[in-house]
Amino acid sequence: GSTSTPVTTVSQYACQRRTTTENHNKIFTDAFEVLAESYEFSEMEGPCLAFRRAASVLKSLPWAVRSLGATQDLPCLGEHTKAVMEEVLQCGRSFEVEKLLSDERYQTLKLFTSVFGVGPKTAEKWYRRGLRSFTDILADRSVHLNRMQQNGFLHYGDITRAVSKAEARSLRTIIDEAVRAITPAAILALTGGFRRGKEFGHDVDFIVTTPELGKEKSLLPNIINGLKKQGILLFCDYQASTFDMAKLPSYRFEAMDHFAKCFLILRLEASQVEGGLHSADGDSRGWRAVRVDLVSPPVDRYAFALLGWTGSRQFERDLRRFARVKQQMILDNHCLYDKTKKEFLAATTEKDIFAHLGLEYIEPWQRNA
Ligand code: TTP
Ligand code: MN
Ligand code: MN
Ligand code: MN
Repeated sequence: GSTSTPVTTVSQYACQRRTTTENHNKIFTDAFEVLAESYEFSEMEGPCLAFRRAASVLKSLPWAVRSLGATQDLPCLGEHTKAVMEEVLQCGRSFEVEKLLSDERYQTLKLFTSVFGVGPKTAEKWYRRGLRSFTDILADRSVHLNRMQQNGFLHYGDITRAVSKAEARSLRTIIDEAVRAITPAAILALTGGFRRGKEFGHDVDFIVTTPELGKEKSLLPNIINGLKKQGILLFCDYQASTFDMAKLPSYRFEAMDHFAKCFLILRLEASQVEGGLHSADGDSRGWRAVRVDLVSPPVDRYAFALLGWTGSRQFERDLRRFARVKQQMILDNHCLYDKTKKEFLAATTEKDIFAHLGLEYIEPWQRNA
């Protein structure tokens, strides 16, 4: 044969693709992600999503793209994405991307949004005020930093450094012990990027609940107290549950879910991590600060919360889009609603949800879309 390219069709939905952490097209997807981010900074959602979708398609391929011809049967690749790919194929880099990477506005917004608690809107506000560096921000008396941002600056070096798998394992043990001390029967699951098999993450995400419905209400406050007593709680933003079954499925246009959750910064000792900390200065200090997210849904919502918090973000977006467009269903972190039958579809496992959606089951490590 003249080609080794598989002839199977690639779905436009990430939830119908299997995407491991092994990316054979990083030179293209890195370029697309810079462009997507730049469009996000300019609040141009259309082009931003187009580049995220294109990157996601290329990440799912078990082969490296070596010519534009090889992409002709792939979905989600438009004129602009193909022009960027052409440049990368010919020159090893994209002129448009290089220009962005050296652009003052892009660089500054990227720097500001790297602070925990600073989103694109705040970054833009500071940029428009003429602020260009952390020194500028911290010296400007008209800038008010909320508690999250203050802690973002305080622990900047540690929490912008990637979290390793070994560090995630150690945190799991720490959270597990804190949870068992409160209620031995509690359910604790690792979620987010580490559940998808990533080697490194920007934080560690856990779902925690109780087998008895309603008992989960006091769980997060008690865990937080336990961590505080241990002296390892550096920062805690606790958001109580606003979940109300009677209001479903009307939450669907909101980005966040309504479960109780907390965004934490914990102190992790080097001595508790097999092979030591993943940081040079952390090692000499003997500890590092690390971001941890805990979400606590009622147990009858567990499967939906687990699916929603496992990600990736692109995988979640496409699960919801597939549910809406292909099945006339509404999926979010709380429930799955069938608009045709006008009923909620029950699920105790992620497999139940995929089955309701008429999708083949995709393992967590195949959701790195
Ligand atoms: P993240 O922790 O932001 O991302 P990640 O774990 O995939 O990657 P990283 O290694 O960089 O940490 O979010 C994990 C998932 O949780 C993501 O799919 C979005 C979801 N999520 C919600 O559904 N609701 C929320 O309120 C938050 C904060 C996240
Ligand atoms: Mn491979
Ligand atoms: Mn995460
Ligand atoms: Mn997280």
